[in-house]
Amino acid sequence: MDAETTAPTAELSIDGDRLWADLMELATIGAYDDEATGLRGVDRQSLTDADRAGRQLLISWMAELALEVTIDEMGSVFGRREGTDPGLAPVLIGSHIDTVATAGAFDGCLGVLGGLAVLRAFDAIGLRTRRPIVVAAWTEEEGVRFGTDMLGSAVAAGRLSLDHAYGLTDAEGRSLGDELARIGFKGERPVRLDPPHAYVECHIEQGPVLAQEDRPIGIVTGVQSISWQKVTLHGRAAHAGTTPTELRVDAGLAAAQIVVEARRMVDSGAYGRLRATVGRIETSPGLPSVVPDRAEITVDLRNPDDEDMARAEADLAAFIDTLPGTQPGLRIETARMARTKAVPFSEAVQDTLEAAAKERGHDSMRIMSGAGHDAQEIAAIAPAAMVFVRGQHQGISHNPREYSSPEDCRAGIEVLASAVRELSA
Ligand code: HGY
Ligand code: MN
Ligand code: MN
Repeated sequence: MDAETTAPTAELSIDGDRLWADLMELATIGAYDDEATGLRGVDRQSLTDADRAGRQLLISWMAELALEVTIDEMGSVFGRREGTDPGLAPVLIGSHIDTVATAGAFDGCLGVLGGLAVLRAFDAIGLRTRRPIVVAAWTEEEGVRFGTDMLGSAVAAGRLSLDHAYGLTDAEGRSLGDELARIGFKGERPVRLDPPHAYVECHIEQGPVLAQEDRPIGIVTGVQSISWQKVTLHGRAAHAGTTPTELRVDAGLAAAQIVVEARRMVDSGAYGRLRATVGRIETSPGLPSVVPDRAEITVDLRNPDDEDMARAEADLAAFIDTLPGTQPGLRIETARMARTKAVPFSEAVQDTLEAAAKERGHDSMRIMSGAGHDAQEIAAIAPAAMVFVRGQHQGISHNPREYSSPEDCRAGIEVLASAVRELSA
């Protein structure tokens, strides 16, 4: 290797002020006044006009760094910094900039904007790497608009098909394929990703563990299994006053019974560290004097153990099957939205991240991810791992109170930078 490609010993310094400014600027896109917290929240759901604006801002920052920008068929955005050996598989840094409806400024965005901060630091010391480095922003990581999370990275890694993704629709019946075209992000780049040399992602922990253990950095060992399903219950509209209880077919009641059963299963301890969330409950016609004739709920189950998860899914399905017997005439349909098994991350990449944390003087610990991430999809085709950043307020996330300090954000990206320098040398 010629002198230019050896990593100069010069300290890689992350411009934390610029990183913070970028995070705060991106957070203004899709900002809203959140009543529950009194804070400015962020609602930048995938392929909305707000998401288009966020993508355009990201691309302008990639252009500032003279990255070669490409958009794939799923609308995922890639910024490539060439290596001295362009034929080598790149090191891929990624995350997402789409958000849930009640987001803060950090979920996903830290990993994408942090990737740009890493390249800015490389430029600042004239570091040329043998391997190309690519920063990716994956489409629809949250899955909250089109019903499947980690969607862009799952199609890139081949777990889900492009046609399946294009056909997914939002609550108004708009398809993902049409929305990509509408916002001008139905790209030419073939969506199937050539396996990168390695994939690293920096993300906020979104939980309380690092704060409880007083560690700024987590080296992520893997992601727990995820199961999303939609349950639609059909009852019979009837007068709330005149209809005797025994003549009712109350879809709302049955929906509530599923919510209570899911929590009972968690509390029973019979399914390991199961977590269950019914995030959406909608009844119709939704009027005070009408027994609901229809209800729709979503059930999100999480479990670090695949067998416990499978048992929980089977037992909840068996419980749901008993409900029509309790209200003759009740009909129930279930539809799979998303399902991923627990994914272990590459030990080698974890070790590289841990060594990087040590090199930068940051205390770290190994931690499993409670949330799903794009890294779990790319792990199917390349060695992948993540670095977590401590969250304040017990690591709350998917809430405008989500907050990590500028120091901790910078620490996470310093770790990312040192690991990427190692992986791309
Ligand atoms: O659902 C998740 O865990 C992630 O926020 N997409
Ligand atoms: Mn995320
Ligand atoms: Mn999220």
